[in-house]
Amino acid sequence: MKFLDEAKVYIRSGDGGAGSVSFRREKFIEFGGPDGGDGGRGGDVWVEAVNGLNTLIDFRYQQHFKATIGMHGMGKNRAGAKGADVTLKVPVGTQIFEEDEETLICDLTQEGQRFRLAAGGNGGFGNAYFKSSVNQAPDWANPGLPGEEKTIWLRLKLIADAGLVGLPNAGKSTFLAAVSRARPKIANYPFTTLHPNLGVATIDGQEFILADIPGLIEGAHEGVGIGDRFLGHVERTRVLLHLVSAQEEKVGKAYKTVKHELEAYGNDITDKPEIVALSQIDVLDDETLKKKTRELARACGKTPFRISAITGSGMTEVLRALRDVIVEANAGTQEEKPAKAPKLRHRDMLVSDDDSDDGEQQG
Ligand SMILES: Nc1nc2c(ncn2[C@@H]2O[C@H](COP(=O)(O)OP(=O)(O)OP(=O)(O)O)[C@@H](O)[C@H]2O)c(=O)[nH]1
Ligand SMILES: [Mg+2]
Repeated sequence: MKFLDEAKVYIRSGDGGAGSVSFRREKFIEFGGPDGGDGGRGGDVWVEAVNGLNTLIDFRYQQHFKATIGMHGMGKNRAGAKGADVTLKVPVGTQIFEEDEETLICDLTQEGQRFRLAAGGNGGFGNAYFKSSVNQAPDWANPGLPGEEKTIWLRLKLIADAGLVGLPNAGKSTFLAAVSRARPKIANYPFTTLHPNLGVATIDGQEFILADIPGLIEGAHEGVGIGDRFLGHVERTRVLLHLVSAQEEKVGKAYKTVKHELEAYGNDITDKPEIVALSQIDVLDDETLKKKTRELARACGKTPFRISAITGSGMTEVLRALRDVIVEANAGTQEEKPAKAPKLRHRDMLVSDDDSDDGEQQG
């Protein structure tokens, strides 16, 4: 299945209801005066990050979200009812962009985070509001303000715990298939993987999410091959597993090529802990294996793990190493706050779930 990580959605908040023009009429009451009520506020459009969702697939089936309009005011000083809000429920890690696909509106990184994408229009004042000493019988009222409408983009950056990187044919998809129930396409030609795949790996009863992305080649940051556009998916992982195929002629060079592309991509991706593994070692004899291990160690500055997804050798060790980094990183962030505060373009502020429930009072 293709992993859906982007969706275009049209939203519209509700129009405000109009104020009413009305006068009190009763049999024995002369000059009853104006009693037209105010219109209700239109409903807002909110977005909220919730647990239990992994994709934006729901937005493929529903792309229009409209809040309802505020009701008109009525006589006897009756105000119109507020329009109902509508909330887009998205997975944690979703970013919302303007129609230009570049301007970030909000970045939902935590469960329960909410953001108001479009405010409902205010209701208009009824004629009772305009009563004053100099005009005791105003015969006008305000119309309600229109709601906002716009097209936005939802983009989900996978929040996998570990990300697989490497040249094409390094064995990334084979690794994912060996340690999880994911069934990515595997073949001995470059760029078998065209879209990121996710899987849940289990080690010693603990689980973590692993992301497999298309291979990187020299010049990926300039768009060569599939380019580096899927690196966003591993940007938020805790750790990278860098696979270098033992079938590569020069393993040191293979390692450095990918490392260079990661550096060119930026976004602090090279600050992440990296675990290096020489993969597909079943194809080598002991002599060559030793030589290639040494070569790779020299390039990356540490002893690489040696694994074969086919025979299973070294797999447990590498999974444990990944798990240890993830557990440690998760423990660290529970104490401190997330390193980066979400960038907000709007004057609106993020409200968390325990603030007032629908956020706004009528106006
Ligand atoms: N002998 C052996 N072959 C392997 C091993 N792992 C992967 N292969 C083979 O290497 C080839 C490439 O594997 P993939 O898992 O598709 O490689 P990839 O890194 O996902 O490649 P891209 O998706 O193109 O970037 C396939 O023919 C696999 O069968 C291994 O441990 N041992
Ligand atoms: Mg692959």
